[in-house]
Amino acid sequence: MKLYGSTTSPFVRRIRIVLANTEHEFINLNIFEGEGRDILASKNPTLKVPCLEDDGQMIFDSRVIHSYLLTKLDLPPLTWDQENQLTLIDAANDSFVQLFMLKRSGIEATNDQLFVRLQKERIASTLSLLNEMAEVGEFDGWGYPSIALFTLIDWVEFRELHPLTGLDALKAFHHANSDRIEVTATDPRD
Ligand SMILES: N[C@@H](CCC(=O)N[C@@H](CS)C(=O)NCC(=O)O)C(=O)O
Repeated sequence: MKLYGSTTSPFVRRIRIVLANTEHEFINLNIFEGEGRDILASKNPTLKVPCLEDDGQMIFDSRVIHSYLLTKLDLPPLTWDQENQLTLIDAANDSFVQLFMLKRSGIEATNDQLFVRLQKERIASTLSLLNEMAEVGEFDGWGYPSIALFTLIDWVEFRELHPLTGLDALKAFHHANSDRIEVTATDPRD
């Protein structure tokens, strides 16, 4: 099994954590230029990471990769509540990625721009609900939604994208999981 990705992507890191105890090869690419982009283009026309190659089968998108791995490893499917948690996490993560790409492109984001306002409103509403869910213990276990939430929050902190003011349960959740071996082994700061 080959996992194509980058060490900084929170979407890739989720899958690396899921695969921590499964033999696989991690192919770390610079997805934006040079040979890394050429390899990505040859594997995945969406030009996004992660993607997985297994016995000649390509799988695109972290969510589909996770579902493929559940089947392959004979693990039970997610519940509908967990699927919804994942949708909330993905929505926040996608909006953060969009705002980060604006910043990297040197485009100044202002709150009166519709595109920027929509991303920021989505980030506020999803993080607020995720914080409430963390408060009542919904992310106390270390299943896939918790892994995805951790890689999102850790990436937000790493890239200094949001102060997480008032989101104390998310901060506590982040702190509680930051010493896990598979978490430190995939730290984007290293
Ligand atoms: N829905 C996708 C999102 C993946 C994604 O947005 N990956 C980012 C890196 S964090 C990417 O490849 N961006 C490249 C681009 O947008 O051109 C998934 O869950 O795999």
